[in-house]
Amino acid sequence: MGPHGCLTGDADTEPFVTDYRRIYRGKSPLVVMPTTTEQVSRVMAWCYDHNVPVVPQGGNTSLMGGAVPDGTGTAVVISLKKMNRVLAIDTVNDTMIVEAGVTLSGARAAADDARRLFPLRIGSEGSCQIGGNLSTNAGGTAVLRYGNMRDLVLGIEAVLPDGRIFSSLKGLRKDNTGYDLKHLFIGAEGTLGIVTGAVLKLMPQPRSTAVAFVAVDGPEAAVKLLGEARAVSGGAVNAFELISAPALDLVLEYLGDVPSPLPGRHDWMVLIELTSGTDEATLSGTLMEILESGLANEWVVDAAVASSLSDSQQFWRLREEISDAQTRTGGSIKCDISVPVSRIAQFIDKASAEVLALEPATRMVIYGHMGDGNVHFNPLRPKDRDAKDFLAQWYQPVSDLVDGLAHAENGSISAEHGIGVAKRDDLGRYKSPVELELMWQIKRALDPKELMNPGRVLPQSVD
Ligand code: 2HG
Ligand code: ZN
Repeated sequence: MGPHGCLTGDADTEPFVTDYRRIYRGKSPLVVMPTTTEQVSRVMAWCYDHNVPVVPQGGNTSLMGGAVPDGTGTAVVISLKKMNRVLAIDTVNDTMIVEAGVTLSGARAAADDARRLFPLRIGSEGSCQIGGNLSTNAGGTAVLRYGNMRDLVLGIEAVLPDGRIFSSLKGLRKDNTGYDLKHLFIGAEGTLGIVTGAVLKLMPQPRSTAVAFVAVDGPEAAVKLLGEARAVSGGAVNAFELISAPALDLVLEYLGDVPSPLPGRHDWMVLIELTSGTDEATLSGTLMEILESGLANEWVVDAAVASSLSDSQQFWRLREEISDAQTRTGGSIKCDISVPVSRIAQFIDKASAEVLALEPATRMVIYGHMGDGNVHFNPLRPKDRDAKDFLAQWYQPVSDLVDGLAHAENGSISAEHGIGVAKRDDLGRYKSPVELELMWQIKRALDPKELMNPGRVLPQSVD
């Protein structure tokens, strides 16, 4: 690895063995920071021969403890942070080849420089890396328009547990030649190998953007407004984010100096973003048409339309900071569920009522990507309650309740945050025996010694 390619000792390894929220703390004798795929391959081959477990790490922004080692102190962490080059941009093929350690904002900026769009958008874009985005099949705020990371990639390069290199970096939009193996590594959270590079899809840059912060009559009204927005705009809806009053209260309190976009307090709000290839005036007209129809149907209570870039950045800031505001406050029960969009309102009503029946003073921080059916349903400790106390009493029962309701609505217990260690055992209850069996068969086929990110994703026992 060269003189600066390895870290040892508790002080130097600390940032790589602790997640950014400081909830998952592990140990590692060694962090390696390779600069080439060849180096990753040699490290992996050595670890394989010596039965040393390996934990791959990108930007270490996982909420699920998926990117830090456990407390045994046996696993080597392989950080991809030094593999951070954009290798090629092809504006005829509309593709970009990047190394795994390029940050999401780096990839977006490189696309922008080439007058293209790389559309994945998540709050941690300055730190999270493409390899991690692929390994967790990251989602975010533009999924309803452009899909998850899985939809934005044409090929990947990954190093297998024994050091062999799998490469599919051809950049083809059509290639029906048997199993599409790249998908095995996407969403696998480093349990099957390490993603070292990828070919990403580039999209046309929109010419105009229109943003509104809208108070709605409730989740049901929000769903109706979404349907109207889709119908009226001809596919221009880029984001449709739901925000509950306690979520906005928290973020306003935490930011201190940012005003609420709307006068008064509203129980439910949505942040709508439209983008299109038409001019600004036409798109603003479309947004107004949507809002007027929302008002006429009494789905919309009030609305603030961004009249400048700084307005829309401010609206987005209020949305993006909700997660950090919770981390600072502490005592948040994170449920990242999805249900079919048609079931989302009834899910929110039912789950809220059941949580409040358990602990009436809970702050119902509910927000997220309503346009694709994904809600961050994050009950937060009452103001005067200690975070540890609250979590000790309610974390498990409330998670079980919320996940159970989502599952009953044909939903998922982890829509976009992955499984890591946080949801690993729950997975055993919600996947069918056939799914679990297949997951383990794939795991054993690719990682027969079970050295890759051990103890993550796959539940040990099935009940
Ligand atoms: C978001 O949408 C992220 O802000 C984080 O997915 C959600 O912290 C969370 O629960
Ligand atoms: Zn999210």
